[in-house]
Amino acid sequence: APLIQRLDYQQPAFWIRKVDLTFDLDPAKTLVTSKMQVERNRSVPHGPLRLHGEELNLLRVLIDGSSVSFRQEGNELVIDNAPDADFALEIRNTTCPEKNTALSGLYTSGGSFFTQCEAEGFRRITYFLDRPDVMAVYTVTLRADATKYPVLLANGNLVSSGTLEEPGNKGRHFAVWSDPFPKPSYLLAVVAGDLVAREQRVRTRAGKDHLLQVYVRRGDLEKTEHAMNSLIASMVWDEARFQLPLDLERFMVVGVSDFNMGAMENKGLNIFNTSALLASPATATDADFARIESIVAHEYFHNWTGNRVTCRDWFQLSLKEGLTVFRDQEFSMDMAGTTSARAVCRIQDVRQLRAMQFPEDSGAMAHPVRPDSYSEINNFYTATVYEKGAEVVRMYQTLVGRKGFEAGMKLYFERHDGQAVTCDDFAAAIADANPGSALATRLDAFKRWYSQAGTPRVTAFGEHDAAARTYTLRFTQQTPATPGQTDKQPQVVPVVMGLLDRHGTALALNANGDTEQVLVLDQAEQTFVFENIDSEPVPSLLRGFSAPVVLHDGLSDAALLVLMRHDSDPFNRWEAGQRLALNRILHALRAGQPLVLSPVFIDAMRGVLNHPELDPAFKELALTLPGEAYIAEQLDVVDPQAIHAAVIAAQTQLASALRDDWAAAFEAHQIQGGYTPDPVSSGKRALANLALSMLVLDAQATGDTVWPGKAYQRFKDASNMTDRLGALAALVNAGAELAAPALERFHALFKDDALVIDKWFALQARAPESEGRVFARVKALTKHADFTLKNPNRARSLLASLCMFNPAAFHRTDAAGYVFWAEQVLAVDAINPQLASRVARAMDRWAQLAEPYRSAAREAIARVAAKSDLSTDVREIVERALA
Ligand code: BAL
Ligand code: ZN
Repeated sequence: APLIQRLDYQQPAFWIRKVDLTFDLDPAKTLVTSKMQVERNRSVPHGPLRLHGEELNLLRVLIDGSSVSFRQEGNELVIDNAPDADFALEIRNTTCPEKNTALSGLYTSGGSFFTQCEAEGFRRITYFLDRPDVMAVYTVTLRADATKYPVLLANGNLVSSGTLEEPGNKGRHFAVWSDPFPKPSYLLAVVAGDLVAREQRVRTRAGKDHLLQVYVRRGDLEKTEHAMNSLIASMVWDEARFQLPLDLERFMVVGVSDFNMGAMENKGLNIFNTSALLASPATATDADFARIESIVAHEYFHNWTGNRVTCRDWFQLSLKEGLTVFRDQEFSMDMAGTTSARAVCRIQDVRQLRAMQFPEDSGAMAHPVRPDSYSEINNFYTATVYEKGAEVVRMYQTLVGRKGFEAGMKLYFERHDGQAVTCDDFAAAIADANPGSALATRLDAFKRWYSQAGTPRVTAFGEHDAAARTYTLRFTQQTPATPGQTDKQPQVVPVVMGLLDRHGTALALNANGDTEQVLVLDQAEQTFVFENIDSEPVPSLLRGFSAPVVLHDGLSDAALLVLMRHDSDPFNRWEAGQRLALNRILHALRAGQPLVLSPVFIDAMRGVLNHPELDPAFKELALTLPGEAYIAEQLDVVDPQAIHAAVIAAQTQLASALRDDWAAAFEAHQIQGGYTPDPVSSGKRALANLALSMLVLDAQATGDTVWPGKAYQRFKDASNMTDRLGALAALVNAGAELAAPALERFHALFKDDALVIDKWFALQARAPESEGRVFARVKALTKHADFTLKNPNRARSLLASLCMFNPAAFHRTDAAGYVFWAEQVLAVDAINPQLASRVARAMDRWAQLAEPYRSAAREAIARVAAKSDLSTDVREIVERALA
């Protein structure tokens, strides 16, 4: 497949302004008729009309009602003699939705029809200029069997519907939908099926009435209340925070169980993976409730950041994704409420960034937030484009302030509503709304965040001069080389910071008495001097994780303890505890010695667990050790088995040393009364679950049977999924004997609920490896009657869980994990290339592995690459890995 380059962007030779689509829906053969108003783009050289089309059966092509000569060149339909004047183009083709296992374009799931067009799925429905800068107004007519598909949905407003009367259409009905907003083809959506809806009418601040609908399969309606509430909260928030109202009379959300992504922001008709939509206390965990709230918000927010203003080309993907992730993160924080609950959100986001994006930035797939080239755009819906992109937007806000950022957003919409634009346009709007700001004065340098891949390394060195009463902070920064990018320029790094004395009191940083300020780094080396500092302070740097960098500040354990106990910034309090743990784990790994936790560390952790004021949610995060992927990031050569052993040793010691404290914490955080997923209750449940897992782990070491018994009882009696799954996980993760009967019982209880059975698979595939048992179990589970590669959620629950989230089970000295990976990637690729290429990415970081893993991993990747008929998706991943 050709490599597409960002700098090759050219406007299309034609514009399509209006589209009239008719679908005669049939699972085996759907007829699509597309009538388009086309005009030549006079600002580019005269050329043929080239339409994209994939896996289509073309029936006819008419221009202004007459047949026209055309040719097919690869996946393009080329019309050489298109008129110079505006013309009507009509195309008829068929597709086969029931054979569309790639889940891109029009497909069937559970007997209904759904579409997924982003990024390039529309060309699998009909021939089109399938690129985001071609924006048209769509009318969609759906015709289908009235009994099998009583609900017919498309974007926009319902214009008419009724029964088809013509002979040959017996038992069929139709609906016509019209979307008044011009949109790119990737936002088109069509749904037809036997669905039911939860409905709510709402009136916005502006006094407009809207109909909100959440469509699901019969039987799932009671699981849509949380999604509906999240949707209403999102509407209220976007109007309040950014003055962005809902622009449609009707806003629909639809759930589907076979879906490659979390959800999709089609204009007025969002389509959701049921895993990101359905929740009930009995079947969804607190984490599911939070994820649903954030994804519902994310898709809703896209209505402005993505749909009203969209991307000129796919290299600009972060224009909408980074910005919309930032918006959903801000929304979740505002919903959480208290300072502490906000910090918990921030910590979770940073943990996610470090676990997924940092490894991406230092592996074979490292790419800038705005990539320079791709062969398959679906491979660039990445943690870098999304999560690092969101961090870049957050830095704009840090540099211009919250009000300044809101002014920048306002200008962005004033300038670009209805347009397809670039990341440069966004940067210009934020800077122009804030002249003279720390952003505007270094905008070109700031934009290196879009062009340079790799996570910058920032070092800070502080020196106190007692005689001069000054404290000097010297910073250096350097971004490591990444594939195709060896020379890096300094980045603009906002460092939110404060200074504490050794008792933890915040020091004044300037004559105004401020105790916090933003230092802006923009050079390879920079120095800042603070006056009137009487004694050696403890610097608290990068508060709230103010930039996506790795910071080395060389702080001693004593200094970290001061921060952990006293910093006014809750993020840095958490971070200090994580670093204390990390230091110990890394020390043991580097020395090749068994890990032994010191009494000082244990006491510090006990202090957190028993702290009278800290929130349970914060305690749970502070007492959870750094993840194995994040630990691996700190090492030049990665031995996954050694990392796992160190983490297990740390956990076991923490479990044992704090045994009585865990028991007290478990009892103290039980909740009476009904279930609500609010931050306070979910924090208590999280801490109780952590305590229980520690107690069962410890019991496993001592031979005690009381706690495993209690865990089993709790598993049986739990009134919500968070407690039930927590107790089950405690048994499974500790390798307790009661794990097997509990798993069996869980399966029997939930055998008819696919989303819960996904959890059942994932829990087993993510369990801590011990003597190869987890790997063996996963292999056996691939033969389970409930397992299938055709459903992405199910396939991920086993394959991604093992290959991407369980390093010690996956990276085996006998290479069996890699053999398994290669087999599964090839098997999935034949069904669903997007899914296969996600699983393929488990090998991104193979080059950092220690031997014998490294050579064996390379061999497995080469074996996949040798397959001649790989999808473009998987080919790009394995070839980048081997480059
Ligand atoms: N645009 C793809 C799904 C999402 O990011 O919302
Ligand atoms: Zn998005």
